[in-house]
Parts: sequence; structure tokens; C-alpha cells
Amino acid sequence: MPDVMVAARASEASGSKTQQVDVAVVGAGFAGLYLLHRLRKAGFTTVALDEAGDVGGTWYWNRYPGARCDIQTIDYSYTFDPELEGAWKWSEKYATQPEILRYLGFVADRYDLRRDIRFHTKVTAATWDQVAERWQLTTDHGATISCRYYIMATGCLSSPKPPEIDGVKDFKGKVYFTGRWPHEELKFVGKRVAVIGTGSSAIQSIPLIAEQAAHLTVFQRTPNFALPAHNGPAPAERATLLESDRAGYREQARWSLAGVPLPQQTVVSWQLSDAERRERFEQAWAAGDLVFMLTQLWADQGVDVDGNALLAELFREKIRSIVKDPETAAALTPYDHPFGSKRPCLDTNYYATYNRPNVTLVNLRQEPIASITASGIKTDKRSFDIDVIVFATGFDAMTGAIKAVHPITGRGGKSLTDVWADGPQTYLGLTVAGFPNLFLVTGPGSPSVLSNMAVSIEQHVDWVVDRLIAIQAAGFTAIEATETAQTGWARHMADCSTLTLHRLANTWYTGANVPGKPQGVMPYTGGVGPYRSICNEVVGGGMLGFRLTGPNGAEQCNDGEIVRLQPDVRLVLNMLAEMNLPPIESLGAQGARDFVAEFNKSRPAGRPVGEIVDGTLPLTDGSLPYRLYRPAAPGPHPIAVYFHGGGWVLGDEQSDDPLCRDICRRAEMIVVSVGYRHAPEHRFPTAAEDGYAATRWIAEHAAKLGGRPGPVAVAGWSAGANIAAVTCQLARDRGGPEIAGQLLVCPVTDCAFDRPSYGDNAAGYFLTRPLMFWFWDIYCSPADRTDPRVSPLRGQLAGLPPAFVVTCEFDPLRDEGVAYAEALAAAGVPVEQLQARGHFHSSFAMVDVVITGVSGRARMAEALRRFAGLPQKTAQSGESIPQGRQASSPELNAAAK
Ligand code: N01
Repeated sequence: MPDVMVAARASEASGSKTQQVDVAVVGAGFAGLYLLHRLRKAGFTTVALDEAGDVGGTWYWNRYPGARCDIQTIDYSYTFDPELEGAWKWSEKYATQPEILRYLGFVADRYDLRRDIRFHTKVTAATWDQVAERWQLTTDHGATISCRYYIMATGCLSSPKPPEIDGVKDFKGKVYFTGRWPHEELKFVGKRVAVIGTGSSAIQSIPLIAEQAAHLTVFQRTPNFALPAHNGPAPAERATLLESDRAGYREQARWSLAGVPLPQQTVVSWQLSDAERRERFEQAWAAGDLVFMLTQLWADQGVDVDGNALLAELFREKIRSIVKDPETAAALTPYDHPFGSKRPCLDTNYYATYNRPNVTLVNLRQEPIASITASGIKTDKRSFDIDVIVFATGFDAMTGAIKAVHPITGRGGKSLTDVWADGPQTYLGLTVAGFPNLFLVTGPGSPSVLSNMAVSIEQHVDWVVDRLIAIQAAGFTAIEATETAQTGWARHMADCSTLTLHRLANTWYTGANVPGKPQGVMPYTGGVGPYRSICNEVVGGGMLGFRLTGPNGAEQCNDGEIVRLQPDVRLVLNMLAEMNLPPIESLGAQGARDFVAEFNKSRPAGRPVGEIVDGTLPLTDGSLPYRLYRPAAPGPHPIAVYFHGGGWVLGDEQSDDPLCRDICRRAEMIVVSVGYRHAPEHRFPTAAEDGYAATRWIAEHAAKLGGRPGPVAVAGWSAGANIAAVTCQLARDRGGPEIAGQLLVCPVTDCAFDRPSYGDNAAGYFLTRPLMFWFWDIYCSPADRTDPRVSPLRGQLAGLPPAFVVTCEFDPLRDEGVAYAEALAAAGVPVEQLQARGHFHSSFAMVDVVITGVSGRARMAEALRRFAGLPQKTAQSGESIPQGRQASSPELNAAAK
């Protein structure tokens, strides 16, 4: 018997006035309407509840003048039904609030949704009944509700912040909130109006209020970046693109980063000249497209403080060129956050409005509001007589509409407010451990507000409803996220938040706008496409991270974490898997070298250094090429001799170019990358002996190379780190040169292959077990393998220079690297270890690709500086901020400047 019928009979028997449904949904906006449609089609009895008097959600409440969407409307629409798409035509590039509201009404009518919506109804409490396995809801209007599943489609920006300014109650004039705007048209003619706030709502409404008001005074706490919308008809080329391949266009949006069909930008800022960057910026400014401006100028704009600063400065120039009064222009110019880290705005005449004689900007950073009085607003310097105050002060975002609206009590009587006391915890942003059968649409932990909401909402709703169908078909009645999965998601969220610059601003994304709210980046910053693939993997992995239960003790729990790799490592590995490359070991030595050379052509160009010089250094039986990287600052600099990776078979003095540049820039040391000889042409011990000979020559010729005479450091990655380690042993045993320290990144240290990492990471992480076997076979005969010149772990370790040893979790070489570090320490060598969680063998060599490797590379550079006796550097350019730590404002300010 269907679930609902059992429940209905139970309720009839008890004679209660409880409404029995399979699913209750809170909210009748974009998400609630689509949920209702899908659930109904799937055969679930459903009721939706909304405090509002009609459908629309955020578009019902936010009726202030100028309210529009700021993602092109062609992209901000439902896509689930091509016939619906054909039946509605948007009139503008960015539709107004009334038109969007009409659209949502049209959708509600088309699918006859209103009959299942209880308007003017607020849920006052939701309690999980463990025995019945149902949620019991009380409401402020009408029957209580009993439902199997409870879905919050409450939106992210639905709970307006109360005014935090003393004296509001004393004010005799009119007070309005942009987020709760009256339905009747307001007239500001002849009025002295104050707008408090300069976020999106204020920036949209200020120009229109200024046109009417006798005088408008804007109270600004933090200036924002705003881009002109250049609104008008939907751009023809976008419409043509959509109409020529509707399905393809929508699919591209679903797998994009922001939910809008724009490609991933690959050109980095330092590959462009000033003129080229300016040209790109001007094009984006003229296009009036926020997502384009946020994602398409250069690849590093959203992930690197330096790349971002170039864009922010172009923005600032624009503000200065539009606003005539220099003091007002200065006050409107943002300096305290990277562009895009706080939600930028789309405007129509915003900055130009400050050129009007009837508009005054009050900079609250210089004169904070002291109080609101009966007749106006007092700062600590002046008083303003005001007739109308508009609060555009924003929302208790992401969690407010879920947590603050009503008590939600889950399993064991736990309250969601208590569980989230230190910040929201979810699995996928959709579910919460301890709260069975509760779903959040665009909850904290989902891409939500960092994406095109329409795209994210459809994905969430489809995923949730498909799961409910599947759960029911399998005979389960309850679904709940596990603690392991939820903790893993929090870790993945934190990893993702090191990728973008959102962590560097105090915003509603981080909870900073609400006094006392726990701080942390709440939306998922990993992108819409990656998020979608993760959700699909959860299903593919047998509902990984969920416990499903049902009648008669039925239970299924495939516990675990869905993402253990760093987010960008995951992307790289997925991309490599999609390329379906032949195993490198199947290509032969020359084929493998050609492959690597070709592969390296597609990586981002390394960043500029002061100078790059190619040269050769002599050997007793020939010569070796080298490439020298010199810092821009005046020398002489200490020297690090670098050995590239490639299993003693592949690569050359140029193949680790981005990493060498990175070390040179960060450590401010000369890096000399040595082109040692390779197998099979030159087998063991050639590479080791070349490494030693090259180091000796470089140390002896330090001054000639423009470096600081004295001890050199050695560094290397993979087989190169093996050569660096061996060089230290040979230098100790052969009377020099003196080595200041060794940086060993994912080193080969031993010929034993039975350590767990060889098994755990045998396949799937680019450097495979068979590939390592192949390298060993080509370089070194089994009889020679225990020689410390190839297995340094088997050598004498006492008396070696200090070491910094880096290992990566998903690397076959992980355990031998750790073993080497431990053995060095046991032998009395000063050692520091970096065991990089979620990284793979190539993470640190993939500069500007694996962005989460930045903090690790910064630590490596600091280690080299210590070896060289250079002073420690402070966090540079926001890049070297350790993972998971919030940057303090002084750091950011220093970086931004
Ligand atoms: O709110 P906000 P919003 N004293 O939080 C200031 C979406 N949206 O309603 O930055 C003085 O952005 C506050 O200052 P500060 C969009 O995602 C979309 O404008 O905290 N000032 C800030 O300037 C947007 O981001 C559209 O220092 C105070 C402003 O008030 C989100 O909704 C349109 C203050 C609040 O800005 C929220 O936008 C509108 C105080 N006590 C909104 N408290 C579209 O176009 C706060 N402020 C689709």
C-alpha cells in the first residue's frame, strides 16, 4: 500500500486535522514550483507552503524600484520543458522583477501548481517523528502537516537582516526594506530619502529613487564593484546560439563553472600585455555581462590576488572616470576586497547618479551612523533630515531562511540551530546528518549563490526527486547523510575555498554581514559542473555517504567520503581520464618523451622572472645543458640546483619550467635546472653522477653565474629529487661541495615496491605502479638497485644537510618519501615534512593548474630560504596563505596594493 495511504488511514483513525502528504515543500519560488511539478509527476502527494500571498519567492518580496535579474534572463529560466521554453519569450536582456514574477505565475498556471500551495502559511516548527519516520509540521495557519519528506526550498536570501542601528523605532518618517517592499507603488517625489547600504539592491534602486526624490542621501559602509548592464533586448547572438542548439546550449550551462554557457578561460594575465588586458576589459564592460566579467578576462582573475588586482584596478579607473567629484569617487572605489570575492553588482547609471546635484554620498567609514532620530539620521559628524529611510542592508544569507525561520528538530530531539551553532554543516548542501528525510535546495554547501540559481535549482530538484523515486522503489522509507560523509564534505568545501578569493572578503558569503554569525565560506566554490559530477558519483557509488532504512530492519549504508582529492587535482585527473591516453610505458622512451613535450605545450606559461639564461656546463666526458632562472631583484642571490622529474628517462632542463620559475620568484634565489643525461641511452649511475658533477661545478662557479658564493641548496621533483638526495650523500662523502639544504619533492628513495602506497595508488593517479616499474627497468638493473646512488634510503644518512621532504597522499612514492624523512630524522638530520593531503605525484609541478598546491610551494620556498640563510618572507600576494586559514585584512590590503 503506498505510503500516503497508510498515513491517511492512520490520520483518519485518530480524527486529527493533520494534512497527510508524502512531501511538504517550504517555498513557492523557482525551487518550490519546480519541486511541486516534479514530485507530482512522480506520484508523490505534495503540499507547498509559503508565507507570501502568491508564487515568486524572492521575486515576490523584492519589488523595490529597479529590481531585475543580473544573469541574462535567457539563462535565468527553467529548462526542464522545451515546450515551456518555446511558450515564453523574455522581453529584455535582464528582465525586471514584474516580468520575472509574471513568468513564475505563468509556470504555476501552466502546470496547475497553485492548487497544492498553501499561501499566507508559515511553518512554525518541524519535528522528526522517529517511530512514524515522518516529519510533523505545525503552521501558523490551517492544518498541521505530516509528511515523509520535508524539503526546504526557502532560497538563500529570504530572511532580511533587522536594522542594527539604534533609534529606528523613534523615526517618524516612513521606513522600507528592499527585501520586503510594499506592493503598492511608492512615490518619492519631493521627499528627502535615505538609502542605507550599497549592495545589489541599493545599486539597482538608487538611480531610480534619485530621479524622483528631492534629495537622496546614500549611507555607504563598503563600496562595491558595479558593472553597467547595458540593458535592452536579449542579445541576438546569444538567442541565435540558444535556438540553433537548445539542448547543447543548456547542457553546456549545466557543466560549466557558473551555470552559464561560457568556456573556461585559459589565458593567464601575465601572457597578456597591458593593452591586451585593457582591451578585454573594455569589451566586457561594453558587453554588460557580470558572469562574463567574472570569468572570461583571464584565467587567474578569480584565483590569484595579483591577477585579480589587475582587473580591479581597471574597474577603479572606470569609477574615477565617471564620478566627477574626486572625494565621492574615492569613497565609491573599493580597495578592501578582490573583485568578485564580494558579490559585484550590475547597474544602470549607478556611478553617474552621484554626479546629480540632489544626491549625497555619506562614507560611513569616515563618519559612522550614530543613531536614527525622529527626524532623520545622525552620524558622528552631522545630522541629516530625512522623510523616508530605505534599508538595503541585505539578508541573513544561506542559513537565515532555514535556521531562523522555525525550529527544526531532528533525530534524538536535536535542534538544527544547535547543530549549526558553529556554522552550517551539510552533505552536498542538500542534506544534514541527524535530520533524516530533510532536504535543502541550494543550501549552504551547494553552488547556489555562486551560480546561476536556475541551473542549480533544477539540478538539486532533479537529484532529490530522482532519489526519492529510487528509495521508494527499493522499499526504503528514510534516508540520512552519515557523519563521515558530512565531515568529508566540510573538508572538501574548505579545500575548494582555497581555490577562489572569496575567503579574502568579509561578505554575506562568509556570514560576516550578520553580527555574531559564525564565519566561513558557505556556498560551494568548486563550480556547478564539478558539483553535478560529484552528485552523480554519489549515486554511482551506491548512495555513498547515505544510510537508507526501511521496514523490517532493511538498511543500506555505503559510508565514506565522496571527494578525497583536492578539487583541482580531481579536475586534472578527470580530464586526463577523459583523454583516454595510452599508458606512457607503452610508448617507448622516445615516444614517451615526445608525449611529455607535447603535453607540456598546453600548460599555462610560467610566470616571469628577472632573467633566464641557457648554458652548458662541462663534464669529464662531455657537457650538460642547464637553464638558469634569476630573480628580478638585484643579486647576488643564493643558488638552488634543481633536478627535473621524469623517471631518469624523460624531461630536460626546461621541462619543469613553471616550477623553477615559481621557486625562483618565491624563494628569490637563482635556480639552475640541470639537463642530466637519461636512460636508456645512459643508464645507472649516469644521472646520479651527472647530478653530483653539475652541483659541484655550479657551486664552484657561483660568482660567475651571478650567484652568491658559498653553499648551494639542491632541489628536485620525483626522480630529480632522487638525484638531489643522492647528490647530498656524494657531496658529503667526496669532500664537497657544501650543500645548504635539500628540497625533495615526491622523491624516489628506494627500490622496494611493497610499501602500501604502491598498492593504494597503483593506478588512477597518473604516476602508476607499472610506469614506475618501467622507469626502474630502463634506468637500473636489478643488481644495482640497492646502491645508495639510486636507493638513497639504503645509504648512510648521518651528516647530511637539512631536508624538506614533500610527499603526496595519492602517490605510489608517498611511503618511501616518508620513510626517507623519518630515516633522516633518526640519523640526526634536521627534517621538515609536508604530507600533502589530497594531492597526487604531479600536484606541485603543475603550477597555476593545481592552485591548491600554492601553500605547499610557498612552504618549499620558505624552506629553501631558510637553507640559504635568507629572512622569512611574509605572505606574498595572497598566494601563500595556508589552506583553510582566513586572511586577515592587513594581509589582504598589503596584497591588494
Ligand atoms: O544586500 P547586501 P543586497 N549599517 O548584503 C550594508 C542578491 N541580489 O540586498 O558591505 C550600514 O549585498 C552593507 O554594507 P557592508 C545578490 O546576490 C541580486 O543588496 O556589509 N550599512 C551593504 O552595502 C546580492 O549580493 C539582485 O559593509 C549596512 C548593504 O548594506 C544579495 O542579493 C538584486 C549595515 C547590503 O548589501 C544581497 O543584496 C539584489 C549597517 N548596519 C540582490 N548592514 C539581482 O540583480 C548592512 N549594510 C539578481
